[in-house]
Amino acid sequence: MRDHLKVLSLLLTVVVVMVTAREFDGKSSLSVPPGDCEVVAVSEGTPIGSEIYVFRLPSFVSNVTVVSPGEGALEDWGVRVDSDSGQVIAIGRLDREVRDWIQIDAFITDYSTVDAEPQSVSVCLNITDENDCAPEWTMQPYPYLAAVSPDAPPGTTVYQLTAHDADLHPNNVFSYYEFAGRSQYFQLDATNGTITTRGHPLVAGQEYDITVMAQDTAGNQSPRVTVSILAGRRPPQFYQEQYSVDVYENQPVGTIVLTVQAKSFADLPITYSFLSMGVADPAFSLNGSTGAMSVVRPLSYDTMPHTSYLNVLATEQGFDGMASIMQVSRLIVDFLDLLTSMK
Ligand SMILES: *[C@@H]1O[C@H](CO)[C@@H](O)[C@H](O)[C@H]1NC(C)=O
Ligand SMILES: *[C@@H]1O[C@H](CO)[C@@H](O)[C@H](O)[C@H]1NC(C)=O
Ligand SMILES: *[C@@H]1O[C@H](CO)[C@@H](O)[C@H](O)[C@H]1NC(C)=O
Ligand SMILES: *[C@@H]1O[C@H](CO)[C@@H](O)[C@H](O)[C@H]1NC(C)=O
Ligand SMILES: [Ca+2]
Ligand SMILES: [Ca+2]
Repeated sequence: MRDHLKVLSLLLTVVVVMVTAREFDGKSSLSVPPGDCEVVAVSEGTPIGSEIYVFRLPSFVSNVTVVSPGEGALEDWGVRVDSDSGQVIAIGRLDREVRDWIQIDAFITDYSTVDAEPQSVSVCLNITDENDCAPEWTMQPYPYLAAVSPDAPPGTTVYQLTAHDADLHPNNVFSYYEFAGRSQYFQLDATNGTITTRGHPLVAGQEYDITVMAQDTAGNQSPRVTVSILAGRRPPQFYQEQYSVDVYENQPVGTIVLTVQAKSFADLPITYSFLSMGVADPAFSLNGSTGAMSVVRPLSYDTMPHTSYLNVLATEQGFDGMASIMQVSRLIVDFLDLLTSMK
């Protein structure tokens, strides 16, 4: 059985989604402030209700009116300006990881003078970092799987942990820890996250689970996750368990609607192919080396099945019998719906 085509029994569903526009992440960039903007450092840990800054009003019958950003935006960012007192108050969490710079443009009107000519003023809040973020795992694909030869020599790299801490240096410095697992067989480098063998013989076919965690210098901890290390060969693992794609019927021939990719645990090239298990879908083809699925004949919402399921096989070249299957479901969407949704 072992030498026969070994296929992951897990069927993964992929729905093809066409992304038309990426949303701007909305983060303000910390550019050099204009000369007339007073820079004030404000910690993102500033308690709610604290006074951040005060616009100095020339007389007690003067007031300050914010011009930009709009009042709603400013409140969303956790800041409010009191028109009568000129106080700038933290009314919510100032999150540096979301926004590190807030420029408030306002004008001050002095009603004690005859010509109440508004005077324009600006303050730039430089939101400074606190250690409020924990490391987050960045390994791909999930679940975290590895494979190693049962007689691998000591020091063989088995898996590379990677994580990201969104704080600024030094608040983003963290170490990796093994929480539970097989430390007699594997060693985790606390600094660089490399898991290596210690050289103890492994039992062929056995899975060795290691639970790991990353923690920054303030004690913020990542979630605990498990890496499963198989002593032996593992079939390729698709990078995504699920895709979601709508293909608009006006997509021209040649359009790549989806790229499937799988990881080889033996660092071998992978070949992708359709398995003719499901309904044949002659409108799409799969590039064997890249996994790119593209349109090969004009699509029609009216005459083609709206949904079809395609099974993709990922085979390791030169590694006999190692393959995985994933099911791709694709949906053809009426072009009229696209026009309607664009209005
Ligand atoms: C502040 O000044 C604006 C005009 O700039 C005026 O419309 C508003 O009523 C004033 N607010 C107060 C509280 O005096
Ligand atoms: C904002 O504050 C940080 C931290 O104190 C500082 O390094 C940076 O130079 C400041 N930026 C500006 C434009 O003043
Ligand atoms: C991680 O550190 C160890 C030494 O502690 C070193 O042998 C290994 O090459 C490093 N791995 C990477 C990926 O930097
Ligand atoms: C697959 O993609 C590669 C890289 O884009 C390209 O060079 C190759 O011609 C493609 N193969 C087919 C059969 O389309
Ligand atoms: Ca941190
Ligand atoms: Ca932070």
